[in-house]
Amino acid sequence: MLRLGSLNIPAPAVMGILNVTPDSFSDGGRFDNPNIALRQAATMAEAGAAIIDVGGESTRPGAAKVSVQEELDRVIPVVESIRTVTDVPISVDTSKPAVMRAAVAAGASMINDVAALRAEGALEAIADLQVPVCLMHMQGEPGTMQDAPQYDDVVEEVASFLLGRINACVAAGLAEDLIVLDPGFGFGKTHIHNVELLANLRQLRVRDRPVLVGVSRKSTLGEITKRTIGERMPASVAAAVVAVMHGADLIRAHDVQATADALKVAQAVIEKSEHI
Ligand code: 7PJ
Repeated sequence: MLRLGSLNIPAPAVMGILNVTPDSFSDGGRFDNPNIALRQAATMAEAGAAIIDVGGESTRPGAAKVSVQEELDRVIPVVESIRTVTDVPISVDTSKPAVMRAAVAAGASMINDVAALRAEGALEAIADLQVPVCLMHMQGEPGTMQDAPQYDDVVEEVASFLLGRINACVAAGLAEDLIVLDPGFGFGKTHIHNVELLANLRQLRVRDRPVLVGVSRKSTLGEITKRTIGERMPASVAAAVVAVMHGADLIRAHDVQATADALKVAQAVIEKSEHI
């Protein structure tokens, strides 16, 4: 069980991805109509998503930035309408403090921030809200982060970044037990960096905080398998199992049912294993 304040989720669990953007790399434009988004959320909840992650700003390399108002207009109606049909917990993928506040007011239970609360006002917003938050590592900015990612020791550098962000959150007044960590696969990392992080995931469990992994359909899996985005479901499920066997608590995924089934198998083995 993953206990994050009043949000309790069986772990390992799937966080289903619901992009309400016209330009996300994998499903952009498919769910930007609120009714379609609502149906997709219900399908994901039915398929076993423990939480639904609603995102209104694409963070793929080179994606256009969106204004606060545009992001509010995309995200808030979707959060409100999901809230009316299911009580599945909702997280909102945003770096903007105004969106964080509005999302929680609309019924979101968690904030997922790829910028780890580095935007001006974001630490204060989360300290006021006291909701669970995912702090993700990213090197550089979405527009340019994949140009030439460089590390001396990627595992050590990501871990020390995450420790720094935990400390910043605690200094701002956020309860430490609301924090989830994420190495940020594909965010300013080469394919080799991503594999190295996955292989050493336990070292990223900084201060014993739970770890979220988002590898679903990402380009590292394309690099390994030579599959297109639409063909990466099996590779994504395999990566999810690897992550859980290396201690991940939450898996952010597009293919909820397949991932949820795979995690049940992994968890059954973990429970009988003496060496994990
Ligand atoms: C991630 C994310 C991730 C967290 C995206 C995509 C690109 N949030 N938001 N972790 N990726 N926490 O959906 O592939 O890896 S956007």
